[in-house]
Amino acid sequence: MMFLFYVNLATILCFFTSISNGNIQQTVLRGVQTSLLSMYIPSKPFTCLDGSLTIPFEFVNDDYCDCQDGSDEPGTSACPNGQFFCENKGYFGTLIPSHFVGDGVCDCCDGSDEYETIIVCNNTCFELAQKFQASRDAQRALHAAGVEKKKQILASTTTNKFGRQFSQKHLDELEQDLKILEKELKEKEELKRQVEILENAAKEKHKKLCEEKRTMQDVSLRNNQMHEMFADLDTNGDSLISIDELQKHTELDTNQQNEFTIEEVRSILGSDSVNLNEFNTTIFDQISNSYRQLPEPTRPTPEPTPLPEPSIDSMTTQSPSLETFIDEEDLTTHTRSSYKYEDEDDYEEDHHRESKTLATSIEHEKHIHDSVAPEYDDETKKLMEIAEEARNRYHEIGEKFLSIKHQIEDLKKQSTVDAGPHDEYSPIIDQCFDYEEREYTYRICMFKTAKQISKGGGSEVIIGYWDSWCGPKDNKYLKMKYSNGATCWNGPPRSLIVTLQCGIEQKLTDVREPSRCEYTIIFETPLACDENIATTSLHSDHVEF
Ligand code: MAN
Repeated sequence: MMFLFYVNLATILCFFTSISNGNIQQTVLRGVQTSLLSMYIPSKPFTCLDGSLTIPFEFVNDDYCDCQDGSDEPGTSACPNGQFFCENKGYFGTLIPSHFVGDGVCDCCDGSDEYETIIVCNNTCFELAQKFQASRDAQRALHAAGVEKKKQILASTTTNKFGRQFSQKHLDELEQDLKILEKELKEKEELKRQVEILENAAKEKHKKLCEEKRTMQDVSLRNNQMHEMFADLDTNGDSLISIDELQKHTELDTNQQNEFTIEEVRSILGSDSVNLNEFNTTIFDQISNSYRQLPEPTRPTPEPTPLPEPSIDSMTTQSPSLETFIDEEDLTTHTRSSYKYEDEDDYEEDHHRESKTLATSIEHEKHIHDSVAPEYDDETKKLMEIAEEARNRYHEIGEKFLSIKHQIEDLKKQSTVDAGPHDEYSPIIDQCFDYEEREYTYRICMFKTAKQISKGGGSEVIIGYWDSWCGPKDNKYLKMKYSNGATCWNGPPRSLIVTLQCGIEQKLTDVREPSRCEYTIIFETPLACDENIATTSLHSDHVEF
């Protein structure tokens, strides 16, 4: 009995280590987290941590798994789901799966997981602690410097809560201005409408006059050409075009394979001869497209024939002012320029084939009319100036109106933005930051939009609109979410998560697209620097050895 007691005691002692920490004597059960030590009392039976079973304490760490949750074997690898606590004195205690215990690999920095193996684990806890300490110190220094910068930024911002409250007054003023501008804009619009009616009427009148002038010019041109052609055909000067005279113009023969017979000529003339009037009404239009003059010099100079008044209605009903549009010199110039001789053909061939015939020269004239816009008369010009002025005034007020409207919208939006627990991100509301990458520029306008701008000249793609803060529960303001961007082809709408990090300069870094059209980026800013980290006592986080 006594022997058994000693064995048990020895076994229990085997499982415990005693360490001295100042005056406090603490006993640590192998593999048990310090916070759970109170559940492992050697003098009492052990109850599995899930409460499922109570076993004699000797069953704890006996290399046999009794508890479903593995809590009876924290220091052995007996339970597949157990957890071994590395005390890692001098560094941070960590939990590892208990099947790592005794597997020949050093998992704890103090080597405690390999207590039974022949493997020698170096204690690296001190080294790790030193590294940790160094990085802590660097963080502390960074946050301290950042906090100073943050104070400066916050001091000079106008978009903080106070500024935004103040802007309520400003907002009221702007809304007042907007009302006045809206009224003014309506007045200007009405004025513009009225003068544009006058302007359009004047332009319309001018256009009509031009068209009438053009029609008259065309009629006169045709008349001249008709006379010239008649005179050209009337080689014997008897004021009649006979079959003989027309027959010389073989170019009028529609069937070029055979001779230009008398019958064919008669069918064009409609009789044996035609006078000027008959020529005008029935022949000229029929032949003018194909007609060519015969070579000079046998052509007698035609007697100028008095022009009969054109029989077009518009010419008899025209208003007197219309006369001023007709430039006689223009007409004669046109007529002269329309003459082409057959021996000029080669030259023409190389240039404008169209000018070979009288008919095409009419087309040519029309073309000239179309391309040269006639100048407006003074009255129309004046009305156009007045209308232009009214348009300018209207647009000027319109732009002012829009600018104030946007200011109001921005202010309203700003006043509802959650700019951090202490409003610390208010200085960057609406501020834009760029990140240059090989293919794209990423532009984030804080609390507004995020864009991906192609450097190859493609269009800008919205990768998200400001949505919400989305950090972990205990640190919601760590991350910003921009969502509902342009939809990816065959994919989701683009979105972006921005992680805020303490930094001395404000800049975006490290853009990624971990999954298609879902982007992440880091934003370094002094505004994310933390006074608590900056002021943590240098000694408070020193790890004891
Ligand atoms: C563009 C970019 C990319 C994105 C593809 C998806 O090329 O927006 O970031 O992955 O479209 O098609």
